[in-house]
Amino acid sequence: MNVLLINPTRTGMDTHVTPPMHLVYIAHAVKRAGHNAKIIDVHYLYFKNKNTDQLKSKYAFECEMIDRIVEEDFDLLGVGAIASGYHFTKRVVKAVKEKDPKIPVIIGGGMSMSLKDLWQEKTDVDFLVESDGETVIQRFLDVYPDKEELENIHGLYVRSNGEFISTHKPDLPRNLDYIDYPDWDILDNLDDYMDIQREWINGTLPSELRLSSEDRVLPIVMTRGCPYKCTFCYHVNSIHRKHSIEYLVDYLKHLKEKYNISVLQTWDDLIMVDRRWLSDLSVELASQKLGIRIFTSGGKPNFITRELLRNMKKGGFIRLSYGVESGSQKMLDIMKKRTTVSQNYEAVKAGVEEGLFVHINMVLGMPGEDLSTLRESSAFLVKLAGKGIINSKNVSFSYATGYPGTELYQYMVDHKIVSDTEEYLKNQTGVVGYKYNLCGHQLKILEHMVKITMLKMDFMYGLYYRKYAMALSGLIRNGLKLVAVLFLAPDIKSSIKKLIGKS
Ligand code: B12
Ligand code: SF4
Repeated sequence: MNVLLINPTRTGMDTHVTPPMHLVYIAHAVKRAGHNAKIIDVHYLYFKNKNTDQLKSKYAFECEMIDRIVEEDFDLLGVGAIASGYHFTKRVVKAVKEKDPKIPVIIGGGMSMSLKDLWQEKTDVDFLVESDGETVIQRFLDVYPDKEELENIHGLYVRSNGEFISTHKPDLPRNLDYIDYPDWDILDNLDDYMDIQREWINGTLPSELRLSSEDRVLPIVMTRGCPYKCTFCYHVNSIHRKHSIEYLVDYLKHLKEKYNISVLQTWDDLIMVDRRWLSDLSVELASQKLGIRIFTSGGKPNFITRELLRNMKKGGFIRLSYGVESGSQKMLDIMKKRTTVSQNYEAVKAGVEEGLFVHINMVLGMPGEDLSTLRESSAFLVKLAGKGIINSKNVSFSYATGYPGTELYQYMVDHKIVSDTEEYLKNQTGVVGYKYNLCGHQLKILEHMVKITMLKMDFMYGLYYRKYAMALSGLIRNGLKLVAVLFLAPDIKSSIKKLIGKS
Protein backbone atom coordinates (compact mmCIF):
# COMPACT_ATOMS: atom_id res chain seq x y z
CA MET A 1 0.00 0.00 0.00
CA ASN A 2 1.07 3.61 -0.50
CA VAL A 3 0.48 5.47 2.75
CA LEU A 4 0.32 9.27 2.65
CA LEU A 5 0.92 10.95 6.01
CA ILE A 6 -0.10 14.57 6.52
CA ASN A 7 0.91 17.10 9.18
CA PRO A 8 -1.88 19.68 8.82
CA THR A 9 -1.76 23.45 9.20
CA ARG A 10 -3.04 24.62 12.55
CA THR A 11 -5.58 27.30 13.34
CA GLY A 12 -4.83 30.31 15.52
CA MET A 13 -1.67 32.24 16.13
CA ASP A 14 0.67 29.27 16.06
CA THR A 15 3.83 30.04 14.13
CA HIS A 16 5.94 27.35 15.60
CA VAL A 17 7.51 24.89 13.17
CA THR A 18 8.88 21.63 14.55
CA PRO A 19 9.94 18.41 12.82
CA PRO A 20 6.89 16.11 12.56
CA MET A 21 8.42 13.42 14.79
CA HIS A 22 5.09 11.61 15.26
CA LEU A 23 4.87 10.99 11.51
CA VAL A 24 8.54 10.04 11.26
CA TYR A 25 7.83 7.23 13.74
CA ILE A 26 4.69 6.17 11.88
CA ALA A 27 6.38 6.28 8.46
CA HIS A 28 9.10 3.97 9.72
CA ALA A 29 6.51 1.52 11.09
CA VAL A 30 4.73 1.58 7.71
CA LYS A 31 7.93 0.74 5.88
CA ARG A 32 8.75 -1.97 8.38
CA ALA A 33 5.40 -3.56 7.60
CA GLY A 34 6.50 -3.70 3.94
CA HIS A 35 4.60 -0.69 2.58
CA ASN A 36 5.48 2.75 1.21
CA ALA A 37 5.20 5.94 3.21
CA LYS A 38 5.37 9.58 2.25
CA ILE A 39 5.06 12.60 4.58
CA ILE A 40 3.70 15.98 3.52
CA ASP A 41 4.26 18.54 6.29
CA VAL A 42 1.74 21.19 5.30
CA HIS A 43 2.32 23.26 8.44
CA TYR A 44 6.03 23.51 7.58
CA LEU A 45 5.35 24.26 3.91
CA TYR A 46 2.94 27.02 4.86
CA PHE A 47 5.56 28.84 6.86
CA LYS A 48 8.21 28.35 4.18
CA ASN A 49 5.79 29.66 1.58
CA LYS A 50 4.75 32.56 3.76
CA ASN A 51 8.33 33.80 3.81
CA THR A 52 8.47 33.95 0.02
CA ASP A 53 4.89 34.88 -0.85
CA GLN A 54 3.53 37.30 1.72
CA LEU A 55 0.46 38.02 -0.35
CA LYS A 56 -1.01 34.58 -0.52
CA SER A 57 -3.58 34.01 2.18
CA LYS A 58 -3.42 30.96 4.37
CA TYR A 59 -6.73 29.80 2.95
CA ALA A 60 -5.47 30.07 -0.66
CA PHE A 61 -2.32 28.16 0.28
CA GLU A 62 -4.40 25.45 1.95
CA CYS A 63 -6.60 25.12 -1.15
CA GLU A 64 -3.51 24.56 -3.29
CA MET A 65 -2.21 21.99 -0.83
CA ILE A 66 -5.49 20.12 -0.80
CA ASP A 67 -5.41 19.95 -4.61
CA ARG A 68 -1.87 18.63 -4.43
CA ILE A 69 -2.75 16.03 -1.79
CA VAL A 70 -5.71 14.75 -3.79
CA GLU A 71 -3.43 14.30 -6.82
CA GLU A 72 -0.96 12.12 -4.89
CA ASP A 73 -0.98 8.38 -5.49
CA PHE A 74 -2.01 6.73 -2.22
CA ASP A 75 -4.22 3.95 -0.83
CA LEU A 76 -4.37 5.08 2.81
CA LEU A 77 -4.45 8.60 4.22
CA GLY A 78 -3.07 9.15 7.73
CA VAL A 79 -3.18 12.50 9.52
CA GLY A 80 -1.64 13.27 12.90
CA ALA A 81 -1.63 16.52 14.89
CA ILE A 82 -2.75 18.39 17.95
CA ALA A 83 -6.38 19.51 18.08
CA SER A 84 -5.78 22.78 16.23
CA GLY A 85 -5.12 20.68 13.11
CA TYR A 86 -8.80 19.73 12.98
CA HIS A 87 -10.15 22.24 10.47
CA PHE A 88 -7.57 21.70 7.73
CA THR A 89 -7.80 17.94 8.22
CA LYS A 90 -11.56 18.07 7.85
CA ARG A 91 -11.18 19.79 4.46
CA VAL A 92 -8.53 17.33 3.29
CA VAL A 93 -10.68 14.34 4.27
CA LYS A 94 -13.67 15.79 2.43
CA ALA A 95 -11.62 16.31 -0.76
CA VAL A 96 -10.06 12.86 -0.60
CA LYS A 97 -13.39 11.15 0.00
CA GLU A 98 -14.94 13.08 -2.89
CA LYS A 99 -12.20 11.78 -5.14
CA ASP A 100 -12.47 8.20 -3.91
CA PRO A 101 -14.76 7.31 -0.98
CA LYS A 102 -13.01 3.95 -0.63
CA ILE A 103 -9.66 5.41 0.45
CA PRO A 104 -9.47 4.75 4.20
CA VAL A 105 -8.58 7.65 6.49
CA ILE A 106 -6.91 7.17 9.87
CA ILE A 107 -6.35 9.94 12.42
CA GLY A 108 -3.78 10.01 15.24
CA GLY A 109 -2.17 12.40 17.73
CA GLY A 110 -3.78 14.73 20.29
CA MET A 111 -6.60 15.63 17.92
CA SER A 112 -7.72 12.03 17.54
CA MET A 113 -9.54 11.03 20.72
CA SER A 114 -10.02 14.55 22.09
CA LEU A 115 -12.24 15.32 19.08
CA LYS A 116 -13.82 11.89 18.64
CA ASP A 117 -17.37 13.25 18.46
CA LEU A 118 -16.45 15.76 15.77
CA TRP A 119 -14.74 13.13 13.60
CA GLN A 120 -17.80 10.95 14.03
CA GLU A 121 -20.46 13.54 13.34
CA LYS A 122 -18.84 16.00 10.97
CA THR A 123 -16.48 13.93 8.81
CA ASP A 124 -16.06 10.65 6.95
CA VAL A 125 -12.93 9.62 8.86
CA ASP A 126 -12.83 5.81 9.18
CA PHE A 127 -10.36 5.09 11.99
CA LEU A 128 -8.98 6.79 15.11
CA VAL A 129 -5.80 5.83 16.96
CA GLU A 130 -6.17 6.11 20.73
CA SER A 131 -2.55 6.36 21.82
CA ASP A 132 0.83 5.23 20.39
CA GLY A 133 0.55 4.45 16.71
CA GLU A 134 3.57 2.32 15.71
CA THR A 135 2.08 -1.09 16.47
CA VAL A 136 -1.44 -0.03 15.49
CA ILE A 137 -0.43 1.01 11.97
CA GLN A 138 1.61 -2.15 11.42
CA ARG A 139 -1.27 -4.40 12.48
CA PHE A 140 -3.65 -2.27 10.45
CA LEU A 141 -1.60 -2.78 7.28
CA ASP A 142 -1.31 -6.50 7.99
CA VAL A 143 -5.07 -7.06 8.19
CA TYR A 144 -6.77 -4.30 6.16
CA PRO A 145 -9.56 -4.55 4.90
CA ASP A 146 -10.70 -7.46 7.14
CA LYS A 147 -13.18 -5.62 9.40
CA GLU A 148 -13.28 -8.29 12.08
CA GLU A 149 -9.49 -8.29 12.34
CA LEU A 150 -9.39 -4.48 12.34
CA GLU A 151 -11.78 -4.45 15.28
CA ASN A 152 -9.36 -6.69 17.15
CA ILE A 153 -6.53 -4.16 17.00
CA HIS A 154 -5.72 -2.74 20.41
CA GLY A 155 -6.01 1.04 20.50
CA LEU A 156 -7.86 1.41 17.19
CA TYR A 157 -11.36 2.89 16.91
CA VAL A 158 -13.24 1.56 13.89
CA ARG A 159 -16.31 3.25 12.46
CA SER A 160 -19.22 0.88 12.54
CA ASN A 161 -22.76 1.98 11.57
CA GLY A 162 -21.61 5.58 11.83
CA GLU A 163 -20.12 5.26 15.32
CA PHE A 164 -16.54 4.80 16.43
CA ILE A 165 -16.18 1.56 18.34
CA SER A 166 -13.14 0.15 20.10
CA THR A 167 -13.21 -3.14 21.91
CA HIS A 168 -9.55 -3.33 22.93
CA LYS A 169 -7.66 -0.84 25.05
CA PRO A 170 -4.25 0.23 23.68
CA ASP A 171 -1.45 -2.22 24.22
CA LEU A 172 1.23 -0.09 25.89
CA PRO A 173 4.28 -2.01 27.13
CA ARG A 174 6.11 -0.14 29.88
CA ASN A 175 9.41 -0.76 28.15
CA LEU A 176 9.42 1.29 24.93
CA ASP A 177 12.38 -0.49 23.37
CA TYR A 178 10.11 -2.42 21.00
CA ILE A 179 9.83 0.84 19.03
CA ASP A 180 12.48 1.21 16.31
CA TYR A 181 14.62 4.31 16.01
CA PRO A 182 12.72 6.88 13.98
CA ASP A 183 14.17 7.13 10.49
CA TRP A 184 14.83 10.84 10.02
CA ASP A 185 15.92 10.34 6.41
CA ILE A 186 12.29 10.36 5.40
CA LEU A 187 12.23 14.16 5.83
CA ASP A 188 13.54 15.88 2.69
CA ASN A 189 14.38 19.07 4.55
CA LEU A 190 15.94 17.68 7.69
CA ASP A 191 18.71 20.29 7.75
CA ASP A 192 16.20 23.10 7.47
CA TYR A 193 14.15 21.70 10.36
CA MET A 194 17.36 21.59 12.39
CA ASP A 195 18.10 25.23 11.61
CA ILE A 196 14.59 26.23 12.67
CA GLN A 197 14.91 24.27 15.93
CA ARG A 198 18.27 25.85 16.65
CA GLU A 199 16.90 29.35 16.20
CA TRP A 200 13.91 28.58 18.39
CA ILE A 201 16.10 27.24 21.20
CA ASN A 202 18.40 30.23 20.89
CA GLY A 203 15.44 32.53 21.37
CA THR A 204 14.91 30.99 24.79
CA LEU A 205 18.53 31.13 26.00
CA PRO A 206 20.86 33.73 27.48
CA SER A 207 23.70 34.70 25.13
CA GLU A 208 26.34 32.58 26.86
CA LEU A 209 24.39 29.37 26.22
CA ARG A 210 23.31 30.07 22.61
CA LEU A 211 23.93 27.35 20.07
CA SER A 212 26.30 27.96 17.18
CA SER A 213 25.39 27.67 13.51
CA GLU A 214 27.30 24.38 13.48
CA ASP A 215 24.98 22.83 16.03
CA ARG A 216 22.59 20.18 14.73
CA VAL A 217 19.39 19.71 16.71
CA LEU A 218 16.68 17.05 16.85
CA PRO A 219 13.83 16.29 19.23
CA ILE A 220 13.70 13.05 21.20
CA VAL A 221 11.17 11.24 23.39
CA MET A 222 12.84 9.15 26.07
CA THR A 223 9.64 8.43 28.00
CA ARG A 224 5.94 8.63 27.17
CA GLY A 225 2.93 9.37 29.36
CA CYS A 226 2.39 11.11 32.68
CA PRO A 227 0.59 9.86 35.80
CA TYR A 228 -0.66 13.33 36.79
CA LYS A 229 -3.89 14.96 35.76
CA CYS A 230 -3.32 18.71 35.77
CA THR A 231 -6.57 20.33 34.77
CA PHE A 232 -5.25 22.06 31.63
CA CYS A 233 -3.21 19.15 30.26
CA TYR A 234 -4.36 16.50 27.82
CA HIS A 235 -3.60 12.79 28.13
CA VAL A 236 -5.31 9.71 26.82
CA ASN A 237 -3.56 7.45 29.26
CA SER A 238 -1.61 7.94 32.43
CA ILE A 239 0.89 5.10 32.26
CA HIS A 240 4.46 6.31 32.32
CA ARG A 241 6.62 4.25 29.95
CA LYS A 242 10.27 4.55 29.11
CA HIS A 243 13.16 3.29 27.02
CA SER A 244 16.01 1.43 28.65
CA ILE A 245 19.23 3.29 29.26
CA GLU A 246 21.06 0.98 26.82
CA TYR A 247 18.55 1.75 24.05
CA LEU A 248 18.88 5.49 24.57
CA VAL A 249 22.67 5.47 24.68
CA ASP A 250 22.76 3.46 21.45
CA TYR A 251 20.19 5.75 19.85
CA LEU A 252 22.21 8.84 20.79
CA LYS A 253 25.34 7.24 19.32
CA HIS A 254 23.36 6.51 16.18
CA LEU A 255 22.16 10.12 15.96
CA LYS A 256 25.71 11.34 16.45
CA GLU A 257 27.20 9.03 13.85
CA LYS A 258 24.50 9.30 11.21
CA TYR A 259 23.33 12.91 11.56
CA ASN A 260 26.15 14.53 13.52
CA ILE A 261 23.67 15.66 16.18
CA SER A 262 25.08 17.88 18.92
CA VAL A 263 21.87 19.00 20.65
CA LEU A 264 18.70 17.16 21.62
CA GLN A 265 15.47 18.58 22.85
CA THR A 266 13.26 16.24 24.89
CA TRP A 267 9.55 16.26 24.09
CA ASP A 268 8.53 13.84 26.85
CA ASP A 269 5.35 14.55 28.74
CA LEU A 270 7.21 14.33 32.05
CA ILE A 271 10.73 12.98 31.85
CA MET A 272 11.30 12.91 35.61
CA VAL A 273 8.65 10.49 36.77
CA ASP A 274 11.33 7.87 37.51
CA ARG A 275 14.14 9.99 38.92
CA ARG A 276 16.37 7.00 39.69
CA TRP A 277 16.26 6.04 36.03
CA LEU A 278 16.93 9.62 34.89
CA SER A 279 19.84 9.89 37.27
CA ASP A 280 21.32 6.58 36.08
CA LEU A 281 20.81 7.60 32.45
CA SER A 282 22.66 10.85 33.13
CA VAL A 283 25.57 9.00 34.75
CA GLU A 284 25.80 6.69 31.76
CA LEU A 285 25.67 9.59 29.30
CA ALA A 286 28.47 11.29 31.22
CA SER A 287 30.63 8.19 31.02
CA GLN A 288 29.99 7.82 27.28
CA LYS A 289 31.26 11.37 26.59
CA LEU A 290 29.07 11.79 23.53
CA GLY A 291 29.27 15.56 23.66
CA ILE A 292 25.53 15.96 23.15
CA ARG A 293 23.76 18.75 25.03
CA ILE A 294 20.18 18.10 26.10
CA PHE A 295 17.40 20.61 26.63
CA THR A 296 14.47 19.27 28.58
CA SER A 297 10.92 20.32 29.04
CA GLY A 298 8.46 18.71 31.40
CA GLY A 299 10.29 19.04 34.72
CA LYS A 300 8.32 18.66 37.91
CA PRO A 301 9.78 20.35 40.98
CA ASN A 302 8.66 17.68 43.45
CA PHE A 303 10.89 15.10 41.72
CA ILE A 304 14.04 17.15 42.05
CA THR A 305 16.98 16.14 44.21
CA ARG A 306 20.42 17.69 44.24
CA GLU A 307 21.93 14.35 43.21
CA LEU A 308 19.63 14.16 40.19
CA LEU A 309 20.49 17.69 39.11
CA ARG A 310 24.22 17.12 39.53
CA ASN A 311 24.11 13.95 37.46
CA MET A 312 21.95 15.59 34.80
CA LYS A 313 24.44 18.42 34.49
CA LYS A 314 27.31 15.94 34.09
CA GLY A 315 25.30 13.93 31.57
CA GLY A 316 24.92 16.92 29.24
CA PHE A 317 21.60 18.40 30.34
CA ILE A 318 21.81 22.16 29.85
CA ARG A 319 18.33 23.50 30.28
CA LEU A 320 15.57 22.41 32.59
CA SER A 321 12.02 23.63 32.17
CA TYR A 322 9.69 23.47 35.16
CA GLY A 323 5.92 23.61 35.04
CA VAL A 324 5.70 25.90 38.09
CA GLU A 325 2.49 27.55 36.84
CA SER A 326 1.70 29.69 39.91
CA GLY A 327 3.09 31.17 43.12
CA SER A 328 -0.24 30.64 44.87
CA GLN A 329 -0.95 27.38 46.68
CA LYS A 330 -4.66 27.90 46.06
CA MET A 331 -4.05 27.99 42.31
CA LEU A 332 -1.66 25.02 42.37
CA ASP A 333 -4.37 23.02 44.12
CA ILE A 334 -7.07 24.19 41.69
CA MET A 335 -4.86 23.09 38.78
CA LYS A 336 -4.20 19.75 40.53
CA LYS A 337 -0.46 20.27 40.22
CA ARG A 338 0.24 18.27 43.38
CA THR A 339 3.21 20.51 44.18
CA THR A 340 3.74 23.20 46.78
CA VAL A 341 4.97 26.75 46.41
CA SER A 342 8.03 26.01 48.53
CA GLN A 343 8.88 22.87 46.52
CA ASN A 344 8.78 25.00 43.41
CA TYR A 345 10.97 27.67 44.96
CA GLU A 346 13.55 25.18 46.18
CA ALA A 347 13.62 23.32 42.86
CA VAL A 348 14.30 26.50 40.88
CA LYS A 349 17.00 27.52 43.33
CA ALA A 350 18.60 24.06 43.28
CA GLY A 351 18.56 23.90 39.46
CA VAL A 352 20.32 27.25 39.14
CA GLU A 353 22.79 26.46 41.89
CA GLU A 354 23.71 23.21 40.19
CA GLY A 355 24.56 25.11 37.01
CA LEU A 356 21.52 24.44 34.82
CA PHE A 357 19.61 27.07 32.92
CA VAL A 358 16.20 26.92 34.54
CA HIS A 359 13.14 27.93 32.60
CA ILE A 360 9.81 28.42 34.38
CA ASN A 361 6.33 28.18 32.88
CA MET A 362 3.64 30.23 34.56
CA VAL A 363 -0.03 30.12 33.69
CA LEU A 364 -2.37 32.94 34.64
CA GLY A 365 -6.11 33.39 34.54
CA MET A 366 -7.32 29.94 35.58
CA PRO A 367 -10.78 29.80 37.15
CA GLY A 368 -10.30 30.91 40.76
CA GLU A 369 -7.51 33.36 39.97
CA ASP A 370 -7.98 36.73 41.67
CA LEU A 371 -5.88 39.74 42.51
CA SER A 372 -4.46 38.14 45.60
CA THR A 373 -3.36 34.95 43.80
CA LEU A 374 -1.86 37.10 41.04
CA ARG A 375 0.04 39.03 43.66
CA GLU A 376 1.29 35.79 45.19
CA SER A 377 2.64 34.66 41.82
CA SER A 378 4.31 37.98 41.32
CA ALA A 379 5.85 37.90 44.79
CA PHE A 380 7.12 34.35 44.21
CA LEU A 381 9.04 35.38 41.10
CA VAL A 382 10.24 38.69 42.51
CA LYS A 383 11.61 36.87 45.54
CA LEU A 384 13.63 34.52 43.30
CA ALA A 385 14.95 37.52 41.36
CA GLY A 386 15.76 39.42 44.54
CA LYS A 387 18.03 36.56 45.59
CA GLY A 388 19.79 36.69 42.21
CA ILE A 389 18.44 33.26 41.18
CA ILE A 390 16.51 34.12 38.02
CA ASN A 391 15.46 37.17 36.03
CA SER A 392 12.52 37.75 33.71
CA LYS A 393 14.28 35.93 30.82
CA ASN A 394 13.88 32.66 32.69
CA VAL A 395 10.09 32.90 32.75
CA SER A 396 7.33 32.30 30.18
CA PHE A 397 3.86 33.51 31.01
CA SER A 398 0.81 31.92 29.44
CA TYR A 399 -2.89 32.58 29.83
CA ALA A 400 -5.33 29.83 30.72
CA THR A 401 -6.87 28.09 27.73
CA GLY A 402 -8.99 25.00 27.74
CA TYR A 403 -8.05 22.35 25.21
CA PRO A 404 -10.68 19.73 24.28
CA GLY A 405 -10.23 16.62 26.36
CA THR A 406 -8.99 18.49 29.42
CA GLU A 407 -10.78 19.15 32.71
CA LEU A 408 -10.44 22.86 32.03
CA TYR A 409 -12.26 22.53 28.73
CA GLN A 410 -15.02 20.59 30.45
CA TYR A 411 -15.29 23.47 32.93
CA MET A 412 -15.78 25.83 30.01
CA VAL A 413 -18.50 23.62 28.58
CA ASP A 414 -20.22 23.18 31.96
CA HIS A 415 -20.17 26.95 32.55
CA LYS A 416 -21.47 27.59 29.03
CA ILE A 417 -18.34 29.57 28.14
CA VAL A 418 -18.11 27.41 25.05
CA SER A 419 -20.86 25.44 23.39
CA ASP A 420 -19.57 24.53 19.93
CA THR A 421 -16.17 22.79 19.86
CA GLU A 422 -15.82 23.06 16.10
CA GLU A 423 -16.38 26.80 16.21
CA TYR A 424 -14.08 27.12 19.22
CA LEU A 425 -11.25 25.40 17.34
CA LYS A 426 -11.41 27.92 14.51
CA ASN A 427 -9.22 30.35 16.36
CA GLN A 428 -8.68 29.18 19.91
CA THR A 429 -5.54 27.12 19.75
CA GLY A 430 -3.20 27.81 22.56
CA VAL A 431 -2.62 29.56 25.82
CA VAL A 432 -1.39 32.53 23.85
CA GLY A 433 -4.97 33.35 22.99
CA TYR A 434 -6.89 34.02 26.21
CA LYS A 435 -10.01 34.86 24.30
CA TYR A 436 -12.17 33.63 27.10
CA ASN A 437 -12.11 35.25 30.46
CA LEU A 438 -12.04 32.32 32.87
CA CYS A 439 -11.25 34.11 36.11
CA GLY A 440 -13.34 37.28 35.97
CA HIS A 441 -10.38 39.54 35.18
CA GLN A 442 -9.74 41.02 31.79
CA LEU A 443 -6.65 40.05 29.82
CA LYS A 444 -5.30 43.56 30.42
CA ILE A 445 -5.13 42.90 34.15
CA LEU A 446 -3.17 39.72 33.58
CA GLU A 447 -0.88 41.41 31.09
CA HIS A 448 -0.18 44.11 33.60
CA MET A 449 0.58 41.65 36.27
CA VAL A 450 3.16 40.20 33.86
CA LYS A 451 4.69 43.58 33.08
CA ILE A 452 4.84 44.68 36.69
CA THR A 453 6.40 41.38 37.68
CA MET A 454 9.03 41.55 34.93
CA LEU A 455 9.82 45.11 35.90
CA LYS A 456 10.27 44.18 39.52
CA MET A 457 12.22 41.02 38.72
CA ASP A 458 14.78 42.73 36.51
CA PHE A 459 15.13 45.60 38.94
CA MET A 460 15.69 43.31 41.92
CA TYR A 461 18.01 41.02 39.96
CA GLY A 462 20.05 44.01 38.79
CA LEU A 463 20.30 45.32 42.35
CA TYR A 464 21.40 41.94 43.66
CA TYR A 465 24.33 41.81 41.24
CA ARG A 466 24.92 45.55 41.57
CA LYS A 467 24.23 45.98 37.86
CA TYR A 468 22.56 49.32 38.36
CA ALA A 469 22.35 50.21 34.67
CA MET A 470 20.49 46.95 34.03
CA ALA A 471 18.15 47.57 36.96
CA LEU A 472 17.43 51.08 35.78
CA SER A 473 16.86 50.23 32.12
CA GLY A 474 14.43 47.46 33.09
CA LEU A 475 12.62 49.90 35.32
CA ILE A 476 12.33 52.57 32.64
CA ARG A 477 11.40 50.14 29.82
CA ASN A 478 8.69 48.32 31.72
CA GLY A 479 7.61 51.45 33.61
CA LEU A 480 6.91 53.35 30.39
CA LYS A 481 4.79 50.52 29.06
CA LEU A 482 2.84 50.47 32.27
CA VAL A 483 2.19 54.19 32.31
CA ALA A 484 1.06 54.07 28.68
CA VAL A 485 -1.53 51.45 29.39
CA LEU A 486 -2.73 53.19 32.54
CA PHE A 487 -3.60 56.19 30.42
CA LEU A 488 -5.10 54.13 27.65
CA ALA A 489 -7.29 51.99 29.84
CA PRO A 490 -8.61 54.04 32.75
CA ASP A 491 -11.27 51.42 33.52
CA ILE A 492 -8.70 49.05 34.89
CA LYS A 493 -6.68 51.67 36.73
CA SER A 494 -7.98 50.82 40.14
CA SER A 495 -7.24 47.10 39.88
CA ILE A 496 -3.74 47.76 38.63
CA LYS A 497 -3.09 50.20 41.42
CA LYS A 498 -4.00 47.46 43.85
CA LEU A 499 -1.60 45.10 42.10
CA ILE A 500 1.29 47.55 42.13
CA GLY A 501 0.56 48.51 45.67
CA LYS A 502 0.75 45.10 47.19
CA SER A 503 2.74 42.76 44.94
C1 B12 B 1 6.29 19.10 20.42
C2 B12 B 1 4.95 19.53 20.93
C3 B12 B 1 4.39 20.68 20.39
C4 B12 B 1 4.97 21.40 19.19
C5 B12 B 1 4.23 20.95 17.91
C6 B12 B 1 4.03 19.44 17.87
C7 B12 B 1 3.39 18.88 16.64
N1 B12 B 1 3.56 17.62 16.42
O1 B12 B 1 2.73 19.51 15.90
C8 B12 B 1 4.63 22.86 19.56
C9 B12 B 1 5.74 23.38 20.44
C10 B12 B 1 4.39 23.81 18.40
C11 B12 B 1 3.38 22.63 20.39
C12 B12 B 1 2.44 23.61 20.61
C13 B12 B 1 1.33 23.39 21.41
N2 B12 B 1 1.00 22.27 22.05
CO1 B12 B 1 2.09 20.73 22.07
N3 B12 B 1 3.12 19.28 22.39
C14 B12 B 1 4.25 18.81 21.92
C15 B12 B 1 4.68 17.54 22.64
C16 B12 B 1 5.62 17.96 23.78
C17 B12 B 1 5.38 16.47 21.83
C18 B12 B 1 4.63 15.94 20.61
C19 B12 B 1 5.33 14.73 20.08
O2 B12 B 1 5.97 14.77 19.05
N4 B12 B 1 5.32 13.64 20.83
C20 B12 B 1 6.02 12.40 20.48
C21 B12 B 1 5.21 11.56 19.50
C22 B12 B 1 5.94 10.26 19.21
O3 B12 B 1 3.99 11.25 20.14
P1 B12 B 1 2.59 11.68 19.52
O4 B12 B 1 2.69 13.01 18.91
O5 B12 B 1 1.55 11.45 20.51
O6 B12 B 1 2.42 10.62 18.33
C23 B12 B 1 2.09 9.25 18.57
C24 B12 B 1 0.58 8.97 18.62
O7 B12 B 1 -0.18 10.08 18.98
C25 B12 B 1 0.25 8.41 17.28
N5 B12 B 1 0.03 9.29 16.14
C26 B12 B 1 0.24 10.60 16.00
N6 B12 B 1 -0.06 10.99 14.75
C27 B12 B 1 -0.45 9.89 14.05
C28 B12 B 1 -0.88 9.73 12.74
C29 B12 B 1 -1.23 8.46 12.31
C30 B12 B 1 -1.66 8.28 10.89
C31 B12 B 1 -1.17 7.36 13.19
C32 B12 B 1 -1.53 6.02 12.72
C33 B12 B 1 -0.77 7.53 14.52
C34 B12 B 1 -0.40 8.79 14.93
O8 B12 B 1 1.43 7.68 16.99
C35 B12 B 1 2.57 8.46 17.38
C36 B12 B 1 3.69 7.52 17.72
O9 B12 B 1 3.32 6.67 18.77
C37 B12 B 1 3.29 17.02 23.17
C38 B12 B 1 3.39 16.20 24.46
C39 B12 B 1 3.88 14.82 24.15
N7 B12 B 1 4.85 14.39 24.88
O10 B12 B 1 3.40 14.15 23.23
C40 B12 B 1 2.51 18.29 23.36
C41 B12 B 1 1.00 18.33 22.99
C42 B12 B 1 0.85 17.58 21.69
N8 B12 B 1 0.74 19.75 22.83
C43 B12 B 1 -0.39 20.07 23.30
C44 B12 B 1 -0.84 21.41 23.39
C45 B12 B 1 -2.10 21.65 24.19
C46 B12 B 1 -0.13 22.42 22.78
C47 B12 B 1 -0.46 23.90 22.81
C48 B12 B 1 -1.90 24.25 22.78
C49 B12 B 1 0.26 24.46 24.02
C50 B12 B 1 -0.15 25.79 24.40
N9 B12 B 1 -0.62 25.75 25.60
O11 B12 B 1 -0.07 26.75 23.68
C51 B12 B 1 0.28 24.43 21.57
C52 B12 B 1 -0.64 24.37 20.36
C53 B12 B 1 -0.47 25.51 19.48
C54 B12 B 1 -1.41 25.38 18.32
N10 B12 B 1 -1.76 26.46 17.71
O12 B12 B 1 -1.87 24.33 17.99
C55 B12 B 1 -1.19 18.90 23.80
C56 B12 B 1 -2.19 18.44 22.74
C57 B12 B 1 -3.60 18.33 23.25
C58 B12 B 1 -4.56 17.97 22.16
N11 B12 B 1 -5.74 17.64 22.58
O13 B12 B 1 -4.31 18.00 20.99
C59 B12 B 1 -0.03 17.88 24.10
C60 B12 B 1 -0.44 16.42 24.01
C61 B12 B 1 0.52 18.25 25.50
C62 B12 B 1 -0.48 17.94 26.60
N12 B12 B 1 -0.26 16.86 27.30
O14 B12 B 1 -1.43 18.64 26.84
N13 B12 B 1 3.35 21.40 20.88
S1 SF4 C 1 1.22 19.43 33.05
FE1 SF4 C 1 2.98 18.05 33.25
S2 SF4 C 1 2.66 17.02 35.23
FE2 SF4 C 1 0.70 17.93 34.66
S3 SF4 C 1 -0.41 16.27 33.62
FE3 SF4 C 1 0.65 17.49 32.03
S4 SF4 C 1 2.61 16.47 31.70
FE4 SF4 C 1 1.77 15.71 33.63
